[in-house]
Amino acid sequence: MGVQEHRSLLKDIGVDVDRHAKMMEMGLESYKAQFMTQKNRPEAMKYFDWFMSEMQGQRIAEINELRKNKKPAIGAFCIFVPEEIIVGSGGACFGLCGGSPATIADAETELPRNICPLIKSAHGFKLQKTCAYTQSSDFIYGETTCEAKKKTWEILNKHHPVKVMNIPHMKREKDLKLWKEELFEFKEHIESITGEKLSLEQMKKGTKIVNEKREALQRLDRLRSMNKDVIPISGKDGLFVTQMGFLDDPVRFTKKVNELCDELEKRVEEKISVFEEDTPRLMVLGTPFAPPNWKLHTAVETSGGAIINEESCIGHRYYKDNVNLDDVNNEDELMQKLLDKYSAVDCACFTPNAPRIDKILQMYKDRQANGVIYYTLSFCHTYNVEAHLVTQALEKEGIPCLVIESDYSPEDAGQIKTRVEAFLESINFKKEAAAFKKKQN
Ligand code: BJ8
Repeated sequence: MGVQEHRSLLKDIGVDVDRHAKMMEMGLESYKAQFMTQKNRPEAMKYFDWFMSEMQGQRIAEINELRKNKKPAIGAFCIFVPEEIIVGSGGACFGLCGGSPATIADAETELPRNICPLIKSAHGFKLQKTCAYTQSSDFIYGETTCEAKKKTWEILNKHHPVKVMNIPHMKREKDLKLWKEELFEFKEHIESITGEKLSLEQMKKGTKIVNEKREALQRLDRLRSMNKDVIPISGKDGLFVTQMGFLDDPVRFTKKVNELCDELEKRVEEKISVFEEDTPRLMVLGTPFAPPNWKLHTAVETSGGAIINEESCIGHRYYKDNVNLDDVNNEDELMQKLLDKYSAVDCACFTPNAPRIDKILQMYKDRQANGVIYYTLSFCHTYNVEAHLVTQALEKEGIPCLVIESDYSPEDAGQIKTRVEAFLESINFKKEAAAFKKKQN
């Protein structure tokens, strides 16, 4: 199987099939080199290896089968897009954030060079017609979280239908009121595709499915990060599973993540770790890692460190909260519960955003980590500026922190690795000094 078997479908949806095939081939080679060479991987990762080979093949066929039956296929760029409503309508919601450098040059024919690579990469995929998800979407749902995104939608809309959700940048009562109206409008947009009114029961069912997906990811997060002596899966595999959660069918994905977690639970019991004893445990904070952006994880985990958690949108920020379905008896109550969940997202686009700092400190303590890497994509002003307050709070607590700003080009990979190595060395030194002091006492 693979993309070749779906060539005629890909052509029908407007994919540049030759260029796409070449890109997939390169992507698979890179995946094999970075993932399949890891030692002692869990057996259950085989499903995710398979999904990697089929994500632009079989999964695209599934999505287009839904479309044939008038079910919506919605591409999104942000975790604020309420996938519960899409899933409730029987449709598919998928992430379009770009993580590849291969499309950036094309994007720069329309977008400035000095904006975030995540946006440029995704825009370039549309211009090249090399992403089967973009090509499959009835419409793309953008939002107003950052300046670069909201202005890009106006240009992207020339090439593909785009709708925009107005996300406020503060969380006052009047802001939340507007946000709730946006949720109602979102539902209407989904109904315009199906041609039917979405019932409360359908939306509750969609919410339950997405809650279960988030619960499976929470379980994976706990297994990755909460056992001080055992790390049963690499950070790179943990990240990859989370990335695929934005593309796969949610019910199948939940089942496969739970199977993986069953295996990891056994590994924890039997103390089977994929890292050597005393490997420094790092948390990563900041901007999302869209596939195939695995640069930082590869640098850390080939330098003697382990990443136990990502406090980012392709990570903890996405799955940390569920929608509470208790006492939901009408549409308004459901929308309120959705709003409660989404407005608890602590993206740096909000001001003020103090709960994010409290959460990071708590996460660090709970996970008994040894240090953090604050990672921002170049030109992401909100996360770059917020780094000041976050690192200040970490410093106050004596938490080792390394700040890395990067884009998708492979050029700084060597430099990042050197900085990570030096950071890990300083953590190891501190750990040894603390152990020595303890012995002396
Ligand atoms: S909730 S982090 S997914 S906006 S695109 S803000 S990296 S400059 S992605 Fe995001 Fe939603 Fe917030 Fe999460 Fe910066 Fe780039 Fe903008 Fe970005």
